[in-house]
Amino acid sequence: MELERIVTHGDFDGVVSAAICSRVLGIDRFFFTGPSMIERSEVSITAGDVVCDLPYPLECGLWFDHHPGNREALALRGIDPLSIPGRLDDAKPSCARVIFEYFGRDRELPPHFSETVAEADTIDSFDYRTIDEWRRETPGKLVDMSMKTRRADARDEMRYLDDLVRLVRDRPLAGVAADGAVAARAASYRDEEKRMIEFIEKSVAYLPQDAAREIAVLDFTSHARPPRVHKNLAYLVAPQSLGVLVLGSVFRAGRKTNDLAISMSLSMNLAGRPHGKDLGEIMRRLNIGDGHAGAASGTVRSDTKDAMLRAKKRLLSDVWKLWAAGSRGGNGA
Ligand SMILES: [Mn+2]
Repeated sequence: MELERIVTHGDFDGVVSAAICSRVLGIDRFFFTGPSMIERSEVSITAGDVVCDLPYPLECGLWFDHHPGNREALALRGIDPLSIPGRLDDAKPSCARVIFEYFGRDRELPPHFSETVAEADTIDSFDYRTIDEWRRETPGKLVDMSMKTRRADARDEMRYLDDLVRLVRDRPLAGVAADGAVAARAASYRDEEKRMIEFIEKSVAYLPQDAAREIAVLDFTSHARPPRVHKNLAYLVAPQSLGVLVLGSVFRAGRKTNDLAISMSLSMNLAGRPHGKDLGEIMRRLNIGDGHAGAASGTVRSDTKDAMLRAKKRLLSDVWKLWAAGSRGGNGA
């Protein structure tokens, strides 16, 4: 079957992945989706599709990916990734890098792709050493911001991503960022972020045990709706903090429950220096979730609001003990 469509993740890495495939394979039909849609088989995919930066579907013509979790999912299904046309390389920081190297072996790619793929590596793996580095508005960052602005209409969104793939395919990122629609959307995201930062300023708090204000705590459990906030923005409000902890209610079918969701991340200021913090280990020790050293999340179930409030108090005190033990270098066992 002839390859005729590219199915890709609707994020920066997915757009760059699609742009490279489009140029090399001469395909300009695109479909944008997310990992859970593929996992639930809600997108119909055939041997005519090239699938990028997403879990492996039931079948497809070519598959490119870099997520270790998707390799595990294949193993559970008894599928050898080497038997699938395309490439899975979970040592690569972006799917765009996997595709760039796959096609770059035996053909010349347009010179602007090198810089574009390097930006995809940085953005997709959140590879920043300092807050300044993270905040610097590079052309790639502006394009990424343009994709994060609040979505008004799903069809408009698809059309925007479609145009964006063509721009990223045909121009260097500086040229893409200079496009009128891209620049306008990046500016509107900048405004949204400003409002998120103001909201975080009003919400941020610290545990009473935490005299040095190491963990910036954002507790949204009293909100009737889940606020739209990117937790890393807390580092702008609390630059001294070493980590951010977000507490929220779990929503099911749009309804607030008494279950607590906790997520934590370490400040990029800790990157490259020994600190002994392992957030995934904290979630596993408390038996509430999982994650990496630098970012982890968990859930605590409660039947009533009173039970939830008690669980919250206990959770915060347990997290603090494990956090403080980590910084003393011991594993606390
Ligand atoms: Mn990716």
